[in-house]
Amino acid sequence: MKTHKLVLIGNAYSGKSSIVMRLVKNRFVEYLESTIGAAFFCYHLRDDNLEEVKLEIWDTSGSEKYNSIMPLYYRKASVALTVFDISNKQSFKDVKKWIENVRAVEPDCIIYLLANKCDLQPQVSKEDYEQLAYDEQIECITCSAKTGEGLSELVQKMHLKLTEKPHLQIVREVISQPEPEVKGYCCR
Ligand SMILES: Nc1nc2c(ncn2[C@@H]2O[C@H](COP(=O)(O)OP(=O)(O)OP(=O)(O)O)[C@@H](O)[C@H]2O)c(=O)[nH]1
Ligand SMILES: [Mg+2]
Repeated sequence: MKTHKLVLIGNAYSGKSSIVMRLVKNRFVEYLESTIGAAFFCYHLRDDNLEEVKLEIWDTSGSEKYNSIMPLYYRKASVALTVFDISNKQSFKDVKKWIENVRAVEPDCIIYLLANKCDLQPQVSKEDYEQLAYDEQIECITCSAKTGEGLSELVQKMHLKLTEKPHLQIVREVISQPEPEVKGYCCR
């Protein structure tokens, strides 16, 4: 099974950990603690029509105090989910910087722009974030970690893209072997 690395980036409070929690545990927590450094999770992309893919997810902190260590998490990432909060203009203004930072380390990384918290009153217009996605040549998905909206679309799109692009860096390929033990939470 092919294993790809996925990293979540974006300002603090944009909802990165909540998105991971929704994907991995199908849960939402109103008052989630801010991430310290980064947290690790495993997630399997399963679909009857596509090859199964394992994702090693690095949920990073948006806090500036960890800026210097962030490139370590970007290295060898196949996918970067750039998250902003549609109810917070600053989180949208900073999206370009996050994209630049990840591209500086992994130019071929597949980037998705996630317009999160779509259950709240928007402060950023859809035209504005769709224009940014167009300018950056990336896909954009409107979502909510709270309601789960948009996240199955994200999973389907990512799965298709990762199976379509065999040249992407694969972190590890395991063929009929027990997987090495990994530290941190794993969904299985
Ligand atoms: N209404 C609403 N609230 C959300 C949503 N996603 C996250 N939140 C809330 O926003 C707050 C911040 O979410 P986190 O997931 O901790 O944000 P983060 O990006 O991981 O933040 P850092 O770890 O500090 O970088 C939490 O109180 C969440 O409950 C959403 O889709 N809708
Ligand atoms: Mg977090």
